[in-house]
Amino acid sequence: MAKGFTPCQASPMPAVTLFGYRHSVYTRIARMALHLKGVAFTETEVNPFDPPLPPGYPHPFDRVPVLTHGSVTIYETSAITRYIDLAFPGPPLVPANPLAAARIQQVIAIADAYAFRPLVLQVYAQRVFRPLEGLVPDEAMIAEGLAAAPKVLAALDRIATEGLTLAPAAPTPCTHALPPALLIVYLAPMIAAFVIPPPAVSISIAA
Ligand SMILES: N[C@@H](CCC(=O)N[C@@H](CS)C(=O)NCC(=O)O)C(=O)O
Repeated sequence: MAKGFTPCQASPMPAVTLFGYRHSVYTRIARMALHLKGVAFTETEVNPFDPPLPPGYPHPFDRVPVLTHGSVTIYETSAITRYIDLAFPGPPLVPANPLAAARIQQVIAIADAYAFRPLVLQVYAQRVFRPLEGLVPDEAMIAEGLAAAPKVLAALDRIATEGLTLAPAAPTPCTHALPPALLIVYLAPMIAAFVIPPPAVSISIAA
């Protein structure tokens, strides 16, 4: 080897670990973002409903998911998905258009603040998950979730009719009309959980 020549070596990518729970909607959101960006990662199962959590578990509120990337630790799914989008190569999950990007942030905030509780915690967890675990569902919580859901779905519907994000306008046979990836990643697991129980499909959404 010539003197002074340093072979070109790719520095190894810091390991990516997703701490999550297999039944968790939020874990699924983070997992989908990692898959969409083609990130190699390992997943460590943590059941937040079965304390105590492992010593040193890096979430001050004992929730899932948590993402670690080398020395970086992130919790809160909206921050995790944003980090995944910006830290790894591959097609962006958020479009450059300022209004579309803002709408995505808006939908994520709606999902976190207004959708997760009625759709997932009250309807899905009570109607589907608790019976699967041999537990009795709380019918009052289910009724509360079903009563709250139409307002949330109507708000998302109004954003969809704008045509910018949830339902891009003017699809043609040659152009796909998929919503921006981060919206699919964030909303699909919540909506998918909500539509499993039969009563959910019969609610009506005010125009
Ligand atoms: N704001 C958190 C919410 C995460 C969350 O609530 N995860 C649920 C599982 S889907 C959890 O860990 N629940 C445990 C508990 O409520 O004690 C985020 O965006 O990551």
